[in-house]
Order: sequence, then structure tokens, then C-alpha cells
Amino acid sequence: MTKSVLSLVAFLGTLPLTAQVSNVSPTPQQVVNSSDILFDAPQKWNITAPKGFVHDALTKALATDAKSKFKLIVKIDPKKAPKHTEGYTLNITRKRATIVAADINGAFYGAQTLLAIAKDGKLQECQITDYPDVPFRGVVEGFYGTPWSKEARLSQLEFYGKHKMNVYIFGPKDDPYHREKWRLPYPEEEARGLKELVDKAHENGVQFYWAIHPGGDIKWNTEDRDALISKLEKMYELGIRSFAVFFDDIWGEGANALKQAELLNYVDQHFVQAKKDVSPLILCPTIYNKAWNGDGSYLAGLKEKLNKSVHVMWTGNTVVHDIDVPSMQWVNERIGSKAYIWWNFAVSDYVRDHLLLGPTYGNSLDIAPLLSGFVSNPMEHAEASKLSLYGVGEYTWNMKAYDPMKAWERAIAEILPSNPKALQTFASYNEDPGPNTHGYRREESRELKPIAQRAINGDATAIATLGQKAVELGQAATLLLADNSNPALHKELRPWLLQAQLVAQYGYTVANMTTPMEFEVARALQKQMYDLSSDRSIQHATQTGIKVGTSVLMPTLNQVFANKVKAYNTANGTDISLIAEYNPFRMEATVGQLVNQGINFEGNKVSVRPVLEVVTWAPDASFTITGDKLRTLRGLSFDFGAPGIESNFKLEVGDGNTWKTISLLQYNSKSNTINTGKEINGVQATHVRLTNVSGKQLQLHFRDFNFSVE
Ligand code: 14T
Repeated sequence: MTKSVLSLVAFLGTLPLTAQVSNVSPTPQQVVNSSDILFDAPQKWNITAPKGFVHDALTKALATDAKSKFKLIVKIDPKKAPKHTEGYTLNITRKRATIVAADINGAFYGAQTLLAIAKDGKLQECQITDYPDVPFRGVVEGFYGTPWSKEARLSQLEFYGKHKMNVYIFGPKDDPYHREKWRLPYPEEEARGLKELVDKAHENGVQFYWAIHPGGDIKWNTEDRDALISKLEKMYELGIRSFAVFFDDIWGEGANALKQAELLNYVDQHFVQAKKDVSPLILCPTIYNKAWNGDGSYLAGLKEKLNKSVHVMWTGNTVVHDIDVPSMQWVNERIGSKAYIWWNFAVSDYVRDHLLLGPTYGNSLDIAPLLSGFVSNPMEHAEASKLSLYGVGEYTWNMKAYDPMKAWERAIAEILPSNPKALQTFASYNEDPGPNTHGYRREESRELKPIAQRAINGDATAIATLGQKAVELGQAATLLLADNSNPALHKELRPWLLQAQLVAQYGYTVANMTTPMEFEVARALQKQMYDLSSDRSIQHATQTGIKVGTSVLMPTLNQVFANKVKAYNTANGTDISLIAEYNPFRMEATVGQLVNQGINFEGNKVSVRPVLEVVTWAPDASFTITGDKLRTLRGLSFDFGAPGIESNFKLEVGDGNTWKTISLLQYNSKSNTINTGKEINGVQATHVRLTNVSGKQLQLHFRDFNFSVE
């Protein structure tokens, strides 16, 4: 058959039109297609490849036969390969596929490219030249909350290998042997589990960095220095060859730049250099973003003292921020080396009621030459985090070719091939974290935006479309709830899928309602959303609620609700409430950081969500929690992270007009918990108010504030 006849066949649809190379993610740097024509991949492959993980990966994926006429040759030849670390060329002809790599990881990545091309049994003649933009790319498991499970991590490491990410930094804040008990070795079983992860990482070309977080209570003496070295030794015995030391989110003695640098230099000299097979160290500094720079002495200290071989992590202009050239130049100048970016997306530990499932976007496409590494801190929901990590893989490998929306769609198709459309619809309502202490926002529901304003303005067609969109969200959620093809994903999304169904019913109701009875139905749905959001039985241990569509869909629907009820009231002389949201308690505060703080009401316990950062209380600053009706109080307690602080505060309860002061007591001198005296018992109140009466500015944690009602 001639080429033109074949193209005609392709046109008629008997052959796939998309070139096989488009299956490769991240996008290769350079592709020369010698032909658009696809041909059948061989049934059996005659494989020559470097022994070890490259050979293993290929023979696991492809049927081998030394007698097969189709040869796959993988060789490492730095002279002929692209002059880039991890670079490779891949040449596919009708007779053979040849990979020439700069190093072993390049060989592995060439193999991954070939496997992606051959994914559905077809090949295409082509020549690919490929290498990464960023030398270290991947993930830092660095969030607060439940650390990932071993199974989740194993699956992650395979995913990183497949998408050419070469770094995994193990640093979950709530792994006890990372932070709290940093001096102690892992119990045997956990150590064994880690060893398995390390092996899996190495099978996938991933450097497994184990991070230690000693700054909470480290003493700058030889005893603690030796304790740290012997912990690293223990981890080395498990096969770990890459290490990081984190000093983030601490204060006091541990936060001393010169002491930190001294320690890191010591580890560098006596551990890293001595071992000879250990990667350069990574440091997460205490001042890890520009907003915290203060007088600049911390970074100046690091720049002066710290060995230049140690990589320094950086989150950008604030804790959660996207990165651009000026922000890279700013930090690089101050540390005297190229910063190693710790990108706080899609981490959701500061907005645990939200899922962040949107595309990976916002970082400039021209920063590669200015950074030494780029890792993303993901959500505690490991499988769902692959949606954004896929984009991180594409972005860090080849920035010029990076297209956020395309990467997102490809990620969705790979993670849930059985229902990509439904997952995309659902994800498009779970993108923005909502108002938060870091001020980090994401675009949400892009396609809803044009109709949202028109719906608020009362355009009937727009309102109908809005209702239809809500229905589509509900349909997507229903399909996903029934889809168990990716069980890990199903488990992580389930609470939000259930909430999405209620949001959808609410949307449909609001779009179509005309009668007071229907207004009540809409309100009843909001009440169900509230109840679901406070239902501990379906939530993750540290979750603080379940929110969907908070950026565009819900606010638009609430506005449409108010407009419709208002019009009804005007026409009928009625006085029906314009508010559909249900929350029996609300928060008012003159303490800035508490203004948007959510309140949970579960069972008979009212609690204010903890704040991650230190809260600043001006003299006389207060917060007031107001309930929707008089309730009988049954004890109150709070924990602001320090003992003996009760005399700084005045607690009052009342009905809004008259107030009664309640005494504050610390029963246990070793605990930070402040309790109330007996006089609170049985008091009827709608309002609870706490005021800083110390006459000075206080800086405290806000770990817990709760009270019980009858
Ligand atoms: F080390 C850092 F680069 C970093 O980002 N540290 C933490 C990180 O573990 C957490 O996941 C992330 C997002 O919440 O932010 C940092 O944690 C903070 C940041 C704050 F501003 C914790 C409390 C804060 F007040």
C-alpha cells in the first residue's frame, strides 16, 4: 500500500489519527517524526539493555524473545547522547528501537518514552532527543496531617518513574520519627516498610530523600549532633542515600541560622563526604519565604556559613506562592546559590475541608535556569494528588511545551480512564481553597463564570443553565461514587462526592424554585450539607469539613436564592429569610486571624478550627461566638499552646445584652489546657466572648477552643 492510501484509511477512522508520541508525558524536548504512519509494535522484543532497573522495567512491560527480529537496544554512551544529565535519544524504525543515554536515568527515561509510545500496541517511526529542564523534580511529602500509607507511596513512586520525576522527599510532619521523636530509630516493622519504599524508588529512578526535623527541641551540643548522625546512619542502613534536614515552622533556639549551618556542615563533612555514595544535602531553612525575611540576618547567616554544596529550599514570596524570575533572583542573591523550590500546591493542610483538584499552573515558564530543584508538597490524599503532580512532572521537564489544561486532562484520563469526563466535571468544582490565611487562591469552574453573573442579574436562561450545570455535577458525582476502578481515589473523594450530590440538588432546587415550600427544600438541603460537613464518621481523622463548589457555584446559587425570595416577598408582602446557608454558630472577631475562622458544631460540642500559624492578639482584641438561640452551657476549655496564660484573658457569656464573667483555671500545670470554673454550668447563653485583658500584645497558638451545650 502506498502512503496516500494508508492516510485515507487513517482518515476513515480504521487507524488512530493521533500520533503515538502524544502519549508521552512529559512532552519530549524534540521530536522528529520520520513518518505519521503507525505500525504494529512487535509481539516479542529482542532486548539489550543495561542490567538492573532499566532492564527490569523493560522486561516487565514487554514480552521478550532473543530470536525476535525487532531489536530494542538501550545503551549508555555520554559521547553520543545529548549533553545533559538524564538525557537520551530514542530512534524508532520499522526494524529496531535504539536508546542512547547520557546515564542510567537517561536510559530509564528513554525506556519510559518507548513504553508510552507502544502503549496501545502501535509504533511510529520517529527520532526523539530529550532531557529535563530542571535537574531535581518531584515531590516533598511535607504536609501536616495523616502521612501517606505505604501502599500509597509505592504507587506514587511508580508514578514518578513513569513521568520522569526523580525526587521523593520523605518529610510528613506527623510521622513521629521524622519530627517529634527524631532521635529515636524506627520500630523494626516500619523500618522494613521504609526499606521497601527505598527499593521501589530506586527501581523507578527516584532518589529517596529522608528528611529529619530536629528543630523543635534540638540542643546545640555534641550529644544531639551525634544523635542526629546516628539516626542518619540507621536510615543509611535501610538503603537511603539522600538526606534532608528541615527547620521549618519552629522558633526559639532551633531557629538559629549559624547553628543550623554549623550542624549541616558537620553532617556534610562527616557523613555525606565520608560515605561517598550520598547525595548533596538539602536544607529547609526556618526563613523559607520572602515575607518572613525580617532584618535579613537569618539568610545572611546561611549565606556566610553554609557549605555551598547544600541545597536550600524556598517556598517563594510567601508560604504558599507561585514562582517567577524576580522571586528567584531575590532569594538566589541572598543565599548565594540556586534555591530549591518547595511549592506548596496542592497541599491542603491549611484548608482541610477542600480538595484541590485543579490544574497545575501559575509558575513562570522561564525559571528553570534559576533553580536547583522543584518539588511539590501535595495533599494528604495521595491518589487525588496525582492530578496536580502530573502537571508538576510535565512542567519541570519541559517548561516551554507546558500547557496546564492539557496536562490536567491527560492526568485525569490516566488516573481514571473509566470515567474521565465525570472526574473532570467534579474536579472543576474542587479547585479553589476558599479564603485562607495564606491568601492563595485558584481559579474554579472556568466554564461557569460567564453565566454566573448573568444568573445573579436575573437572566432566566442563565439561571436554567446554572441549574443544568449543577445537575451535571450531581451526575458526575453519582458516576464516580459507583466507579471502583481506582479504589484509592474512590476512598479519598467519597466525602466530597456525597457533598457534591447535595450541592447538585440544591442547585437544581434553587434554579427551579418559585414557592415558599421550595425555598424550604433549598434550605433543608443546606442543612444536610452542614450535617454532612460535620459528620465525623465519613471523614478523615484531621479533616475539618467537606466543601464543594465554594468559589463560583455555591455563592452564585446563594445569591439567586436571595434574589428569588426577595422578589417573592415583594410580590406577596411576606418576610421570608433571604439566607439559605445553615450554621447555628457564627464568629466575629477583632483578632484579624480569627475573622474567617470556621466553627464546627458536632453532637453537643462547639469548636473553633485550629489556626496553623501564631496568632497575634492586640490589647483588648476579642472574638465572639454567637449561637442562633439560647443554649445551656456545660463547660469550656481552650489550648493556646502555652501554660499559665489564663490571667491574660477574660471569658464572658451572655445573651448579647448582659454578660457574665466566667473564671479561667489551669488545673494541670504541665498541660496547656485552660478550663472554666463551675459557675459556667447551666448558664443560658447565646454569646461567648474571649478578650485579651493583659494590656499587651500576645502571640499565641490557637490549638483549640471548644465548649459543650445542652
Ligand atoms: F517547610 C516549608 F517549606 C513549609 O512549607 N512548611 C510547612 C508545610 O509543612 C505545610 O504543609 C505548608 C502548607 O500549610 O506550610 C508550612 O506550614 C506552615 C506554614 C505557616 F505559615 C505552618 C504554619 C504556618 F503558620
